[in-house]
Amino acid sequence: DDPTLAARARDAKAALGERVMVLGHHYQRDQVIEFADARGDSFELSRQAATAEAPYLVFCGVHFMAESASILGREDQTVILPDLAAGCSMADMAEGRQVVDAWARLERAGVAAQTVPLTYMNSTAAIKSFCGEHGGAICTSSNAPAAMRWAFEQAPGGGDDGKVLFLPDQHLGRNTAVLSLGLSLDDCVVYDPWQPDGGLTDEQLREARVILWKGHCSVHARFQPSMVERIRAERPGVEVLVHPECRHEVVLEADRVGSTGQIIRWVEQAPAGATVAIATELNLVKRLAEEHPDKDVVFLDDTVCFCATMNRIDLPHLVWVLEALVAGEVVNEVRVDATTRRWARVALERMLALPG
Ligand code: CIZ
Ligand code: SF4
Repeated sequence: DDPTLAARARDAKAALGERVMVLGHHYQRDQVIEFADARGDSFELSRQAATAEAPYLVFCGVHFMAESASILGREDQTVILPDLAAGCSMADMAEGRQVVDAWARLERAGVAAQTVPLTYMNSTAAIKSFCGEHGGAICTSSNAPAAMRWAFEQAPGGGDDGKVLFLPDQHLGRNTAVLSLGLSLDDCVVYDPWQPDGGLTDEQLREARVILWKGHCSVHARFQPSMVERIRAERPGVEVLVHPECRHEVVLEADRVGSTGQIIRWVEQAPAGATVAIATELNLVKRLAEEHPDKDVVFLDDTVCFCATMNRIDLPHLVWVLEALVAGEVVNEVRVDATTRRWARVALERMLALPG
């Protein structure tokens, strides 16, 4: 580690003053979080971006989050992603073209008219825009139940005949449908964009209530129910907190399931001396353990590691983009084109209008 880098980051930020705002996702490395003006999950940070005054927003997170900042920010604001290779494996599992094909598949089965598309925040701007254009919306891991209820209400006939196409995370979609809306596992089918016809018959599509896109988070999907069993055996009294991007079988074994923000609040509220095991990204769990030395905060399982793409943003990349700005140069800009932005905003605004 180069000790001068932190000093360079401080100097560059001081030189830029109010002209730059650094946004840091909870899953970022400590060396980056240290320079964040705002810390949050993807939803909280996009809200921050929407109200930020600074002309330059340096987004320390992954590509879809920088896109969301570009969608919600002002036209004259510039969003910078310190490493353009910081993608999200889940967002990359649903490409715009594939979703257009899937919709055509639903049309062939005669179910598109009664289907409302709903996409998780963790998706590309193209998918968000598709949802906006087709009467759908966006959700986060904290408002997915309200968003899915809303989507069913929008479907013609209001509810019973309605269907939801949930993108791109099958686990969040399934957990929400079954645990929050009381649907059964049989009401859910998985659409596989790599299979002819999505791997589903017309009859399966007609009978399904929720059509889950076959995507997942390469970090959260690695947690297994056996890991929960083992930690309970090793640490009696442990409270197990998991993110809803985890597999349904894992969520069923947990004590609580919640978004990044909810997990943080639960750790804060746990009594001194409590033991909590967490199934979410490792940078966040480590930071929570350091910030709560009076509690025993452990990672659910050591064989699951960091989000590799989140970790691409490191101090050298942050210093590079900040020093470029000091020199009057913009590097690694992320900008969403006007048409995509317009429909994606429609989808985001529908989400923001949800009850609760
Ligand atoms: O898994 C992620 O990337 C999450 C939970 C992001 C976010 O902040 O919503
Ligand atoms: Fe994507 Fe998962 Fe990484 Fe989040 S933790 S950015 S969903 S790969």
